[in-house]
Amino acid sequence: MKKKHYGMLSLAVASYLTAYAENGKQNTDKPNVILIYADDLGYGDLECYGAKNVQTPNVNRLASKGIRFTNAHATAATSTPSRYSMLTGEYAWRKPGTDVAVGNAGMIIRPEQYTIADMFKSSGYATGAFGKWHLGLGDKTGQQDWNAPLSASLGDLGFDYSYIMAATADRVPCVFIENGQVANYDPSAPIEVSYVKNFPGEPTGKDNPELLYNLKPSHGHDMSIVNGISRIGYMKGGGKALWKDENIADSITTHAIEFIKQHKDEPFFMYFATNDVHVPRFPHERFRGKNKMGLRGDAIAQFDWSVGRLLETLDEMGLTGNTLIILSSDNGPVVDDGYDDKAEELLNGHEPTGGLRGGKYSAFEGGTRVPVIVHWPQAVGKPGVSDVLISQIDWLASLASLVNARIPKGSAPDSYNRLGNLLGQDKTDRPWVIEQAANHTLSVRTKDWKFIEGGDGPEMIPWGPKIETGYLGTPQLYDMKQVGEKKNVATQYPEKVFELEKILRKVRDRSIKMK
Ligand code: NG6
Ligand code: CA
Repeated sequence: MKKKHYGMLSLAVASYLTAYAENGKQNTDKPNVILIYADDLGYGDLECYGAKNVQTPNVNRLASKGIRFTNAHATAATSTPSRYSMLTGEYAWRKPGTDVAVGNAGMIIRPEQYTIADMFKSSGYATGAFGKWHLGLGDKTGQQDWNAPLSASLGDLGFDYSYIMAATADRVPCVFIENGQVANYDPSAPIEVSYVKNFPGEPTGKDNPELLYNLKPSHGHDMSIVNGISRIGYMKGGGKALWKDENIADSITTHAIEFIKQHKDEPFFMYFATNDVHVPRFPHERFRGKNKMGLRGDAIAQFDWSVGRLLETLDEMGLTGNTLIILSSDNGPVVDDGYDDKAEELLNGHEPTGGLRGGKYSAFEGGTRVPVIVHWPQAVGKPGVSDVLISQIDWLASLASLVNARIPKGSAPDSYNRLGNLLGQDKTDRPWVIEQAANHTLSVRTKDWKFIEGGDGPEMIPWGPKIETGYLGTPQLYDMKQVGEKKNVATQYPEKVFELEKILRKVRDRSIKMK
């Protein structure tokens, strides 16, 4: 299929937008685009998706004026592959080395690869990335010199500006990287990082639990200690550059606001990837104690605050109408992901997956069905809720069509233009969506069915989180017209199993195009 399958629709959108421009409103040819990408935020974690124990007024505002999707999917149930796929338009399972990355991984998307940022840049946008990266930096794993400009960074991937965390807050190095260099670098405390062995004399969570004044691990996470919290991996130094977990959201948000202000007079693309609600959950004081779910609820409130600050800034700059915001999450939720933050004990009836089976890491829906809200006052017709089947893999091609960017041949091979879905003008379901679980088990989701390929693996995640994996030796089939993946009906519908298995085989060997 050609990328222009939605040619007619694009024309319709274009004439609609021209009409707006002619009506004297802002020129909608090149709206600003902001991807707000939460970490581990579940399908049921936002008030507008049914959460009762925590308030998310700012996200509610986006949902009430935009389109809230109820059948939207991330490409993978963990961060690195999900982000890789979304940013490149290529399924991560096609490329080795795209699993959950260590903090000193070499840059996983290679400079010569085409990214969503390259796409916007080629269309004259200013491009910026903020927050969680988790796709490696520098040329080679473990070879970075963190005390000098890194040999490869986001500037090589189409981002004009970046203020990011190398990996996750639970992985060293615990410093922000601004345009490929440690931000606020402290020459008196040179940085060293290893995922192999500790540095002589440096305390660890395992040997020095008395130093864990902020959070203690519940499983894993017992290596280097930064800010009274032990992490994955070993680091030394950092001094004044080390982050304080309670200020991460403030820091990321402040830099993002600055970027908006600087680029208010030209189109900009912003990838705003929050640390919330990933572990360690240690939000700022001002978000504490206002809901009954403890730190995990506070982290959701903090996420909502960040969204609110971006919206306020757009309002102040007069940019709200002509800014397309897509809000989503990289994968499904997890409650205890390795720190003793009482998230489990304090759920108080809250269901992070909104009742879906499984969760982060899992082949079941809880792993990859995520909130998606699209907000663009000048182009989204009627606000509302959409149950159309969509996938994050299509964002690159869809947004390329929006800004008339031409995708180089062979780039973003798995991404299709579904702009009409995103803007609420086309209710046609994607014929299938491919989802990747933590152990690379793949599933095929259609409007009515879910097929999970057979393979090895334990029934429950073995290292701590209490989550069903969805792995089984034989293929599984679920009727999605019924709520939840309760009953495996593979043996009742062998022809359906065969049909979906065939789609998967053909997507794998690239012998099928989407109609
Ligand atoms: C796991 C971590 C978990 C989280 C996850 C990645 C342990 C015991 N658990 O290995 O805490 O960091 O990796 O999460 O180390 S993700 O959302 O970035 O994919
Ligand atoms: Ca994640």
